[in-house]
Amino acid sequence: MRSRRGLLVAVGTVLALGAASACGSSDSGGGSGSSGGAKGKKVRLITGVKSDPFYITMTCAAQQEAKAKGMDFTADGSAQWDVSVQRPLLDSVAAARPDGLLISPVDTSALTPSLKQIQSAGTKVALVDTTVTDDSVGITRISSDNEKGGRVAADALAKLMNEKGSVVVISVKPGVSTTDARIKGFTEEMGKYPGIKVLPTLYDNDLPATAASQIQSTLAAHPDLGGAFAGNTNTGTGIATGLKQAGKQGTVKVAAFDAEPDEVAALKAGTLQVLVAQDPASIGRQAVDQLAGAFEGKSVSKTIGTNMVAITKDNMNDASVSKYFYKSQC
Ligand code: T6T
Repeated sequence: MRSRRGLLVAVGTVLALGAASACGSSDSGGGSGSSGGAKGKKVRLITGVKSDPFYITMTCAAQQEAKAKGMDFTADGSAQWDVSVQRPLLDSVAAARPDGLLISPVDTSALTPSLKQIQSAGTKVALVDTTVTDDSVGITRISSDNEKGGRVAADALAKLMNEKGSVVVISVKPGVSTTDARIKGFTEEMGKYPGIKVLPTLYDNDLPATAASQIQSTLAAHPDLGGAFAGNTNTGTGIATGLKQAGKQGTVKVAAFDAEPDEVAALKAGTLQVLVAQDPASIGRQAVDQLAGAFEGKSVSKTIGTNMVAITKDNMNDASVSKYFYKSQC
């Protein structure tokens, strides 16, 4: 039987990853506009989904940091999690040849050729949150340790399920660096609990209504369903809605990534039991700082890991925890 100690330490404790995973490297991408400091530099941000509080929180912080540095900064984001929606945004930013681009690519490979082209044209690229597989893309990559977040979710859920029953993972779509890593960490960690059966992963295309119907059909097919892991915000809120409609809130335990307002409300209401909150503001702020450093000819950190915190109903009112709740406006 697995020791509970690791879990107790993890839940309610900030999973400090920043210092551990940051490492310095010299600036190898972009380049044409790197002289003359950060002031006046044209920097653009393209997020995964514009209306997602995770990205709103990231954008607000990046905007504030860029303003403080005198940069010419604007942000946009896809209307939905889809390569065909994000690509035109990228094309139009590329045509304007900014000095810097912060981007959360919605796929690990489909946008790589465009990103490489932008880099070759002299734009310095920072990958924020999601990444692409080709590591020549981006002078810096800033994200949570998503695999670790998945492991923390698994341990918390196993405990809530008394280490028995079936568990389902519902996520966005395959080919997304962050959520793929969460699933990997979750599934591997669940392997340590022989009494728990991990069902095949389901994908909801980032649509809450799909997640709601998927959790209901999983319940119907697996009466021993004791837990669900939601890979992100929309999945978490969709699962909460589905369980509520089925009258199973609190019976099926849920660990969800993120901490947007609807998820926080569902945690308070007892429909979700654990939220693995990220620090999107820090991702946005640090990405702007890295680009500024690159414009100033300083070395940049090739990878930076940001904090996460596991939130439960018990610790959600602590100021050190609630500061991780995401915003839906600046
Ligand atoms: O979980 C975040 C983000 O980290 C992920 O890459 C996509 O989904 C979110 O934006 C939340 O909806």
